Amino acid sequence: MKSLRIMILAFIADMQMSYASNSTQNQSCSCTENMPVCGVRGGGAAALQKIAGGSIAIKHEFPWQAALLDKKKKLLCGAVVIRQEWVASASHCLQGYKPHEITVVAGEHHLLKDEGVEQRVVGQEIFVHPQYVAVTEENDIGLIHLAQALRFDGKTVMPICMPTPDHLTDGYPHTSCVVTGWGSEKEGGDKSNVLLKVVVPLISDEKCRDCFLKEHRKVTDQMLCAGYPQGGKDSCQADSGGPLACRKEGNVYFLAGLVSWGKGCAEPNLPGVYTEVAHYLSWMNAIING
Ligand code: 4AZ
Repeated sequence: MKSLRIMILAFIADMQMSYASNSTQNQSCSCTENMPVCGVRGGGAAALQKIAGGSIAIKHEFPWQAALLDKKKKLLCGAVVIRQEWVASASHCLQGYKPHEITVVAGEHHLLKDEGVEQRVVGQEIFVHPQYVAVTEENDIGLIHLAQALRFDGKTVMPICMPTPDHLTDGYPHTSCVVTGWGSEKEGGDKSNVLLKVVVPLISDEKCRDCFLKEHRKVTDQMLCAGYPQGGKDSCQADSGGPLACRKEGNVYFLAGLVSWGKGCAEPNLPGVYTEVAHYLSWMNAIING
């Protein structure tokens, strides 16, 4: 009994420390809104346990996941909550849209069911990366400034942690990360109505370049690859713009990548390619804080 109490106390102390170290917002706020926590998976999920080869996420397991809907309320892409008024996505998802044509849905799980916790907000401003190149998918990152702030409730809608400059992931091959989305389960397949997740290991840029040589596709240092040599598990169409979340200390996840491109989905030796977010921190901060 005593040791259980000690364990519980140690757990509470640990929680308080990570609460303090993750403070990004108003530190004097003692309310549950604006809770200064990021990157914590929900749904009672432990550690890592149809995207291609994945499984259904637990409700609100990924409280940073958002869906982008078009004017007809059809799924356009994924996105990721990084601040109350900001989501990140891929430039290729945002290009050509006016801000009010895109609806961002946070707290979403099943696209066709209303669970009463979804937060739907239209865009106010769209920022496509000024060096985005559609043919090569270079700098495939964009930001949406929301017309209203999201409510962070500690459960259904919470931000992911941003990477730090030392999270440039080429130094972390084989790290297991998780990618999520409502995209298709195979190339040309139907989108999923329910949020899917799949664990994929990071691959070095060097290996990834070799994989795409035969496809005559360039993998730059600002891209990040993840997948299995044998294929079978991957992000796919309409997962684009969604998060590749990697675990750092504890059970806290940071935004390593945004789903960007690939050759088909889940094919052997053709990993998924992601925008490596750690390369874009100063661009993002300049826009968000500017
Ligand atoms: C796409 O078309 C797409 N296998 C996204 C990710 C991948 C392939 C295609 C990765 O949006």
